[in-house]
Amino acid sequence: MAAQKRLVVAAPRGYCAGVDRAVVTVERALEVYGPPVYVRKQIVHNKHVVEELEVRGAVFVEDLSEVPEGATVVFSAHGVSPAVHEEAARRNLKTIDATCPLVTKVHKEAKRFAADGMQILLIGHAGHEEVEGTTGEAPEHITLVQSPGDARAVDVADPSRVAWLSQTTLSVDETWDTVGELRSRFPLLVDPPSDDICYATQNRQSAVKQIAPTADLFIVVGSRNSSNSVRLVEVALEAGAKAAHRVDNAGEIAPEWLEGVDTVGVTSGASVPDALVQGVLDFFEANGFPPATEERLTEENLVFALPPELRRLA
Ligand code: 0CM
Ligand code: SF4
Repeated sequence: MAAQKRLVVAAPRGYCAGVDRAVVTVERALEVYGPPVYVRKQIVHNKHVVEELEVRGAVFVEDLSEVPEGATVVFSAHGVSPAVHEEAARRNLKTIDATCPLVTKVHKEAKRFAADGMQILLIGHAGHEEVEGTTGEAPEHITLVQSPGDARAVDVADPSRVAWLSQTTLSVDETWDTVGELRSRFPLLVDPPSDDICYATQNRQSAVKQIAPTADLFIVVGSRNSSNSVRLVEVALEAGAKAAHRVDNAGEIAPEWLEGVDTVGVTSGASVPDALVQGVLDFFEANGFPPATEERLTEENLVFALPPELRRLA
């Protein structure tokens, strides 16, 4: 007899407080100023969110030089370095800063450690916008550490004057491995005042770990450049899922992934609208799976106020 099929959707999943705030910020800016509203980089790392805002009149640019003098520009949830703020001021741009407050918190920690003369080992991924923004706060004090292997090799000027910080969207377990390596080399290593990996990243990973041990297949909805979404695929595999794949939407699920699969887990990254997850659940139901059951780790009630530039206008 064939085993019973199961479709399990993780909670919390999808939008976090910082993403919701950033997306609403662009929507409000479009209402208040009318299109075009310029946005430096993707407001959040999700292809569908960006495409929908483009239809409504948002113009995404890679560099401030693409924004006309005097226009309004929104800074993305991942944060910007002080040099970007300075360039915007020089070019008379009106800025709305949608940096997530939990990223701003890491910027402040970096500034404080730098002011105390510490060398900061920033755990994160090269080229990620959040890492570029945080590093820009104190470039001469910050050294990037991308992995436990990097931690075993990194050179510091004075082992008694080192602190660590991290990107908000990393794997919790890998980050602790990296910190463990650092601490074994530098016993006086100073911790951040509070967790840098944010509540949303932690909750989504923990929720996946509850489901993954029994999953034959895990589907993570999220875009390729979304760090927290990509980490969920790794977490699912490490926690025992037999296979795990990231997709932008249900259309990217390959039929052969379903062969011999009885239990499917589904989740989504912090930048993913829930309609895309619903599309994935509908796909599995159309392919012989029962309606999904939700496994909830915890409730999330955090809401951030909109950026002050918009609140003033309101
Ligand atoms: O940092 P990451 O690549 O995961 O960004 P995202 O836009 O997918 O998710 C939310 C955030 C932040 C900061
Ligand atoms: Fe903020 Fe975390 Fe969401 Fe990033 S993933 S926007 S740090 S709440």
